Amino acid sequence: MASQCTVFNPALIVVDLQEDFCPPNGALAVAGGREIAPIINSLLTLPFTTRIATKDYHPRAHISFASNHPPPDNKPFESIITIANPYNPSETQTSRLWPDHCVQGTPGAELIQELDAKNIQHVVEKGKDERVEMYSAFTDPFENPSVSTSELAKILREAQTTHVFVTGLATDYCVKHTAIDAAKEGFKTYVVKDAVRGVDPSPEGCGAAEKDMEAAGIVMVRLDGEELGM
Ligand code: VGL
Ligand code: ZN
Repeated sequence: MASQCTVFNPALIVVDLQEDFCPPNGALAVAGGREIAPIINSLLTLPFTTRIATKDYHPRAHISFASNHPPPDNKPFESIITIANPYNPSETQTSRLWPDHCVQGTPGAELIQELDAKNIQHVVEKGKDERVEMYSAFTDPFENPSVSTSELAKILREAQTTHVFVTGLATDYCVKHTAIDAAKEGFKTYVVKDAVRGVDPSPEGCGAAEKDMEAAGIVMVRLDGEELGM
């Protein structure tokens, strides 16, 4: 008789829950960023097969820092620059400039102390190649392994991950791109709505990001029961 065997290896990813993304002092503080720590801590006590934190971890010369560009197109949060694939300069992407943030070795790059780091098994650093932006914790926008790829996909595959649950910061940037790449990697992917916060909470920011994620097959879930009518 054929045996039936359902594999369920869920992974929890906590994206960029770092000092520089949190009020009151973060260089690129996301409103309410620190508030999601308790709900993430409660998720970290659940029997996920794998629990991973990512860290935005930039060199000082990183291309996304407004301070590394000449005026007038160097306004943090506003200016959009064109970034070329270092290995194929005709391939380009437009990208937003930011205040200096999550510089390697600085306090702003630390995971916030409210996060129960003892329950995290892997910390994956990203954005370490100064030549490219890297919102996704899997790869940079050029998806060229020789440019910038993290070990995240390998960790998930070695754990035989089937489902990925994404939390953290910021909904409209690193959460969105990490979740979309998780879905592209073939994992059934969820974003926990009450465990994320965005840079731009408006319909054009987080609203559009949610639509992009849903279009990629990602399911938005929440723990507080609001949408379950509880
Ligand atoms: C992020 C902007 C710049 C993020 C990282 O973690 O969402 N946003 N770098
Ligand atoms: Zn960054």
